[in-house]
Amino acid sequence: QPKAFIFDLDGVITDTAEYHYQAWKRLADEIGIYIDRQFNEELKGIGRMESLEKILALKPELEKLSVDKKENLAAKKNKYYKELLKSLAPADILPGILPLIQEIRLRGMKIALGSASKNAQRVLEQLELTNYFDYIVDAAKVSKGKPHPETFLTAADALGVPYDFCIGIEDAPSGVTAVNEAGMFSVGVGSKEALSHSDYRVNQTDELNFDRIIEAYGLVSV
Ligand code: G16
Ligand code: MG
Repeated sequence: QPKAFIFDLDGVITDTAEYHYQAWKRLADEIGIYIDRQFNEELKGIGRMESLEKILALKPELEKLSVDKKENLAAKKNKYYKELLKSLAPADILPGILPLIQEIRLRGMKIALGSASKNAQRVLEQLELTNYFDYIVDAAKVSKGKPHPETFLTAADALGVPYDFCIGIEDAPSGVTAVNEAGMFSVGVGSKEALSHSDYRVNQTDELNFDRIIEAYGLVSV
């Protein structure tokens, strides 16, 4: 039996990707760069500065902006993002997530968050989910973002659970890689094409079922 679940935030617990997109879009417009929702897929699961670099790379003359200017742009995006977050509420928790979290608690297992976002605590607060989490790993607690496993290793260490007794749930390819590299059982939420490297996969969060995940875990861990 596993002892802990580590959840990604954006794309698993709630769809903040849309807010990230709107905030980046507003910033990109201001500096004369065009981005669309398809491009936004590439920004999922990766950190704020890395996302900015990817956007600036679309306009080569902006790539060599000073570190200061880049930090200003990132701060501006975050300001836009936080404005959008104000309307985030429990109704924005993705389908199937609350029942899964409640079932995990009921079975006496631990729950942690493993997010690349510096706004993770705030998002959980607004979703009224903070109390379900034994530990929260956000971007402030790690130095190496996904696909590096540090986010998940840090969560497991804080929970005091061996890595192979942890299950990581992720929607981003880089996130699934991070879970695998951590030596944990990976659950992917998304397409077969994007997440073929996950140990177990569903298309959408409403298909996440506690017993099925435990069954799949049991099949690989024996
Ligand atoms: C999330 C999003 C990313 C975002 C990153 C940093 O990661 O998926 O698109 O760039 O957080 O967010 P912030 O600017 O709030 O620090 P995750 O790991 O929760 O999927
Ligand atoms: Mg994600």
